[in-house]
Amino acid sequence: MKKIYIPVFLILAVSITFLTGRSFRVQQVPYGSKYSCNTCHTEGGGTPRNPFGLDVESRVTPGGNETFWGPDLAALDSDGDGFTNGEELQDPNGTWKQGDADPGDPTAVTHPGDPNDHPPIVSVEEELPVSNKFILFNNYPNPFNPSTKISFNVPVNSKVKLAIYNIKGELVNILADREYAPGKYEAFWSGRDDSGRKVSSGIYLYRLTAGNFVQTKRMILLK
Ligand SMILES: [Ca+2]
Ligand SMILES: [Ca+2]
Repeated sequence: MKKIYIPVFLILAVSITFLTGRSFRVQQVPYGSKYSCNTCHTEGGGTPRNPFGLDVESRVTPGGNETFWGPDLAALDSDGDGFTNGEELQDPNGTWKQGDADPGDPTAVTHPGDPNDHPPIVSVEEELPVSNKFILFNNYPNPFNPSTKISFNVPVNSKVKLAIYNIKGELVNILADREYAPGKYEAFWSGRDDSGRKVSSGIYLYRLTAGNFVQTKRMILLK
């Protein structure tokens, strides 16, 4: 009878180790359940790791109970889409800990291992306007690399355009160009032109146009 018990025990032990190991890792990042195994793998558990998975792997010791999500992993842009892993997982500074509620805006969570999936270029920052005037806020961070946030306030329903120009005044990219309801919005620019190509480092201008309001500010992309 022992010849049966021992193999069954071993199979169970191996299975439990595999399952807890896998679920443990997924639970160790914000919104880990959203993509499950594909958070770190290209096509499910056991398949090659995606760029985010490779960065995670470099922080994992085999069988360890370490915490690997934190400011350094959050600050990386593993998939090179111009948004840090923290921005993609709605925890820009990497302060989330396992057991905490998922941070930020669930609808804005994107795949940190897929360069074709990135946060919306413009999203709502405050549901209500913070002033009865149009405001173009200073971008943050500035200088920046790889991405920066540009916020603007819309006091009344308006057609709003937010565009990026190079220092020669040539149009580089359009982040917003539609009707906006009153509120404060945040746009992200990842240092790419409208074809998705990374632009060279240097000074860029961002201009908000809404009705009679026009304002232009400068920012610096560092490489
Ligand atoms: Ca990214
Ligand atoms: Ca992505």
